[in-house]
Amino acid sequence: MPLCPSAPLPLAFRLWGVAVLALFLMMPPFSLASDSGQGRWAILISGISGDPELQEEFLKWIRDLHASLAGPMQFDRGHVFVLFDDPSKDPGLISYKSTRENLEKVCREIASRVGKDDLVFVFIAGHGNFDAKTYKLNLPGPDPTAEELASILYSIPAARFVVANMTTCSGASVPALSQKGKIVVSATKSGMEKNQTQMGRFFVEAFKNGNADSDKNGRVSVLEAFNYAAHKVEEYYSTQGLLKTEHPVLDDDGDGKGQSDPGPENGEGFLARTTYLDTGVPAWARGKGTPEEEALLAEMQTVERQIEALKYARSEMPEAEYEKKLEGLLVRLATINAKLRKNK
Ligand SMILES: [Ca+2]
Ligand SMILES: [Ca+2]
Repeated sequence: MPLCPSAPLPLAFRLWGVAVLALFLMMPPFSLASDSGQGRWAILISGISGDPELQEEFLKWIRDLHASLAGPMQFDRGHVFVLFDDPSKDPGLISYKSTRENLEKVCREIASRVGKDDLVFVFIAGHGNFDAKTYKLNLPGPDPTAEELASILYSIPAARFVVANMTTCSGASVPALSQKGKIVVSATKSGMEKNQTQMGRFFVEAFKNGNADSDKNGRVSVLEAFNYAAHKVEEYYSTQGLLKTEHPVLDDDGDGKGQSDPGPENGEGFLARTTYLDTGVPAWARGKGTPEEEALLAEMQTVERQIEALKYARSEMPEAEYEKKLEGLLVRLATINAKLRKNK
């Protein structure tokens, strides 16, 4: 019997339609949210290395990350601050010796120039320690505790923070660094993991390796970078035949607890999934978009966040309601994308 045109389509057909729409939406150049008009800042800090080889290693991470930020990710060079234990190692790159005082100075400078909707990315390499109660970051001179570090960094009045603490014992800094609206990544799950960590190297690598872009939308979200790096850490210990002494976690729901497998099941990763360090705005549109294009890009970002919120609320509603809402949002997204393409 032929299908009556007004009859609801079978579920499989509707889901297939949603999948096609989703594929369409992933096509560049407007694959995902734009951060048009919002400033981005970075603080790359490495504390006391304590060993020439490690110092070289940390410097390499920071050099590579700086190259990705100032290169493909198009950070304003004047927005990227590098603090290192020995500035003579690369005076052209390193802004300051990595003392607590200089970190405070950098944060004051950013605070005086930052916009409230800006994003601040903080990458911490080096060593941390934990005495069963307090995490401290080992800097030349006084070592800030995790609480002090949070108060220094969050003195910058920016809405969005991504803090990647890659030091030993860094898991112990998560409770203090965790806040609503902030994404915290640590190399270890607790303060008890005190061995040299590998996570920083792979986290840096994620931003210059297409393999980290798991949904193939042409951009690496913070969650994709975390998942890529965590997977590489796993692989590293297994290929080396070593006992895994670091278990990276991510916290972005502000509850002070990181998860090793962020997802809708544990409520973690919602922010990280839609947060990017790059702009995602095509060169032609960067600061030059018409008011209509700017409005469409902003609307696109809103709808994408609604989709993520819906995914996270899935368990709280009947499946049919979830599918109906998802379909509605995907159709809205496709319509926006079509308008943007038409304007290009
Ligand atoms: Ca991606
Ligand atoms: Ca959490």
